Amino acid sequence: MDMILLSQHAAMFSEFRKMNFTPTTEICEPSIALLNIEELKSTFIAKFRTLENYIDQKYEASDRKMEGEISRLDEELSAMKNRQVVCPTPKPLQWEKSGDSYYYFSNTAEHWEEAKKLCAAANSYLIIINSRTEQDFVVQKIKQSSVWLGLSDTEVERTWRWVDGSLLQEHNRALYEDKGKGEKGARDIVGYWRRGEPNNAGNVENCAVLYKEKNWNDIPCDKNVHFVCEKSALN
Ligand code: MMA
Ligand code: CA
Repeated sequence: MDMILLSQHAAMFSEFRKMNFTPTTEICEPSIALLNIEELKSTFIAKFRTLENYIDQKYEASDRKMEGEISRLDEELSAMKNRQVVCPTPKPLQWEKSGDSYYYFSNTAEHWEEAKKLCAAANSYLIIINSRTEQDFVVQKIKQSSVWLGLSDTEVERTWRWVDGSLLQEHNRALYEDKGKGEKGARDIVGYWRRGEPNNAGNVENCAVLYKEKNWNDIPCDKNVHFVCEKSALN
C-alpha cells in the first residue's frame, strides 16, 4: 500500500518539496493572512516528516488512516496556497492612527470568526465603534462597501455583544439611539443600525457589518467580508 499511496500522491509530495521555504529578499504585500507563516511552515513540515517516516518504515498504519492523513495534508497545502501564505518575507502590517487607536484595514475578505481570529493574532480586535467620530474615520478609509464590526449576537439572539464582551446596550448608551425609527425597529435600538435592522433575516444573521453609508446591518457570519482591526495607541 505504501507504493500505491506514494504514487497516488506523488504530485502533491513533489510539489511540497519544490516549495521554497527559505527566506528571500522578496517583499510581499502586507496581509494579515500572512501572520502565522512560521507556525504554519513548521507544523506542516513536522506533519509531513511523520508521514514520510510512516511510509519509509512501513509501520502498520491502515490504508484508510493513511489516506485520511494524506488528504488532510493535501487540503492544508491547497489552503496555504490559496491564501498565499507561502510568502517568504511579508511586509509589516500597516496600522493607521486615529484618536487613541490604531487601525488595520484588511486586504482579504473572511468569515466573521476568521476575521476575529486574525485580528487577535495581530494583538488587536475586530473594530468596536465607540463614537460617531470613530465610525466616520473608519468609513472614510474603507474601499469596500462594508466591513465586519466586532459585534455579534451569536450567543443570545438580540443580545448584541462587542468582541471585548461588553453589551452594545450598556457600552453604547452614548451612541445614537434610533428609537422608533426602524420599520420593525420601534424597540429600543442602540447603535447606528440601518432602518429596520437588526432583523435576523432568515433566522441566520448574527454578525454585524458597517456599511459605507455609515450604518449597520446584521448578516450571516459565514459571509466573506473585509474587516478592520483596532488596537489601543495608549501603551
Ligand atoms: C436585506 C435585508 C437585510 C438582510 C439582507 C441579507 C438587502 O437587505 O433583509 O436585513 O440582512 O437582505 O442579504
Ligand atoms: Ca439584517
